[in-house]
Amino acid sequence: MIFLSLLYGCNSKEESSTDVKYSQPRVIAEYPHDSDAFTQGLEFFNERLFESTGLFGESSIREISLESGSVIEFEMLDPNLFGEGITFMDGNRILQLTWKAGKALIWKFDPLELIGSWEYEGQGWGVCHSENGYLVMSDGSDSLFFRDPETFEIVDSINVTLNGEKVEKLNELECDDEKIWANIWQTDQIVEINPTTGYVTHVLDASNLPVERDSLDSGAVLNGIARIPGSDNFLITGKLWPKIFEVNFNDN
Ligand SMILES: [Ca+2]
Repeated sequence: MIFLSLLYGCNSKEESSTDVKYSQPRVIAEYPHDSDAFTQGLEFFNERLFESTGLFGESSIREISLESGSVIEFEMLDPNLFGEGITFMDGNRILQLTWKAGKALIWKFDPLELIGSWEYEGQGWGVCHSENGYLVMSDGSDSLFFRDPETFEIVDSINVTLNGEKVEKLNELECDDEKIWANIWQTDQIVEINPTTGYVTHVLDASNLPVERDSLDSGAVLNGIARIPGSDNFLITGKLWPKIFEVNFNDN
């Protein structure tokens, strides 16, 4: 906790483990989404929306149009790599995790081009770049790892709990300097996490999203959270979902 008190310091308030809000996201708007995209990561950079897709032989990184759902630019990954979360590292580099290869790909954009990679132990699921400078990474467990954005070394980690119980299968991430949001693999749940304590402070049940789940593949689960710049709203979607939803987490 020594490092985290430095990372998140005075911005964090101590919630009790019973101070948890439960709600459903309110849908503001719907947008088209490529229903062949096995979404693994979603993030805005300024006004531009980027997505990572998974599956061996089909993984990609892409810039997409929110309004039309079309792919503006894309690059395919090596067919042996399974794309996972993405986040911006700085003005012209995107980090993309891969599932089991222990490889984090570094892309530049304009145009998209692979310019390097880092290696890591274990699995890669979600990643986000906190506004105070650290890369936060999930691996499918209840742990979140804080990494130095220059070296990718682990600086610290937290274990995420809800009312004292482990919260596992943390997947796609989004973060600012005070909160981390994660969706839970194979569920309709999104949790808001205090990055200092690991406590879940808000559980969002996204089962109210108007998606015809019965017509989708069993792997087509909720995945993908992106904060909309200049707004309190988020975009959320799922693997192979035909829609992206603009939602608000706090007004329902
Ligand atoms: Ca994200």
